[in-house]
Amino acid sequence: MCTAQRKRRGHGTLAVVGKTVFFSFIFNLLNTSNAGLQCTLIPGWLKQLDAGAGQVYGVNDNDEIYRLNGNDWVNIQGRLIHVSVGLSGLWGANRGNNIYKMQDGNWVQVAGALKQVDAGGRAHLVGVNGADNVYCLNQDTTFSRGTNVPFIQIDGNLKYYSCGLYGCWGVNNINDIYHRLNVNSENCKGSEWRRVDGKLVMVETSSDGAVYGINTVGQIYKREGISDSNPIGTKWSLVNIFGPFKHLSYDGGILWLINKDGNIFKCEDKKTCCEFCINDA
Ligand SMILES: [Ca+2]
Repeated sequence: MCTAQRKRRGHGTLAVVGKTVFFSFIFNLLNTSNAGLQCTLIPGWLKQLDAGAGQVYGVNDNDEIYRLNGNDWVNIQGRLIHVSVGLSGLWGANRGNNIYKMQDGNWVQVAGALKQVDAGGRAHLVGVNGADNVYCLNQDTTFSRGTNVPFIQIDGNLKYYSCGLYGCWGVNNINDIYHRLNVNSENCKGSEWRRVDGKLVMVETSSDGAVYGINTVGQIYKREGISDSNPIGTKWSLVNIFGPFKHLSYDGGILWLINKDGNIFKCEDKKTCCEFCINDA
């Protein structure tokens, strides 16, 4: 069990996302310890990303959209302020809060206005608008080819809302955390809100049920004890990674982080202690 940190010095090539500048750099990276994570700085800068269904997409400060291919970001068409990928497909919102979904290789605008969307649910879609009203789409309409999709409003107000295997999690404008009970692909509205302890500025839920969030000072927290029978889990545990961070997503055992400067980190679970950690077991 790794219980201490040691600095790792590495070399790499950094590609400036949205520009054509490449340069070498040396970075110092703190490997995590208590979470059993090993983090790697990957090329580029982003302001937001989302991982789901084995894919990773992100947007930069110029609203340019990128898809991760290996360790390289590939620019794709369009401009978005928020992008999300998952079992519901690839969706996004632009600076005018127009909503787009990827269909046959093109962005198609659908009816409505949202500032943030999440496609990570059980093939349903959720999102919030500029007034923090909360909306969702059931699976049948998520995959319909129609553009006049019937968003269902959910009571309450959230600034960020994300869904995964065991339901949906969100935070409001005073960073209170809520879990939505009994959400499924045909009942995206769920049944009721359950207040969860703590304060987070954003929370992301993965398709394997993991829930991670960021607090007001950029620290990462993981929700422990989540299961089918206890989807709310038991407690928040601090993930000991050097930050501060402004955005995250989790999929397939990989925690994706963006720090306050826009640097992107890929953090993977390590079953055994890495060479840069002290094994005091
Ligand atoms: Ca997501």
